[in-house]
Amino acid sequence: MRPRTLLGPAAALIAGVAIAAPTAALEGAHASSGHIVTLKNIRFHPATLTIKRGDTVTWQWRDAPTEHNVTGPGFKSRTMAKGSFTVRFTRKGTFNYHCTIHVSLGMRGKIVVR
Ligand SMILES: [Cu+2]
Repeated sequence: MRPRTLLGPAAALIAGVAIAAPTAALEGAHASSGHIVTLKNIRFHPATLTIKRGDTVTWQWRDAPTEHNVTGPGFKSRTMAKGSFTVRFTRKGTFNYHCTIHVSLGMRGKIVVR
């Protein structure tokens, strides 16, 4: 797979890091859903996740004591061994992310927003 630019134009497509908001705040017919990605064994599970616009993704650290982070276009978590990090995706597109510590080991993931 060829390398992708993670901080390119797609960064402008992310509204920002946010915790889950009341569904009533969202426009459109789709009620927002929350999705979980687990960090374990130096991998993201699932590595590719398809969601709908307005949904949130919460990454959950389950690989202590190994530290990881979640770094993508317009979002970046702390580097930590335990915890969680939530992003709401407000635009359609494909958003590649990775752990900066383990990117060379292939710790990469992708959120596809439809
Ligand atoms: Cu990592």
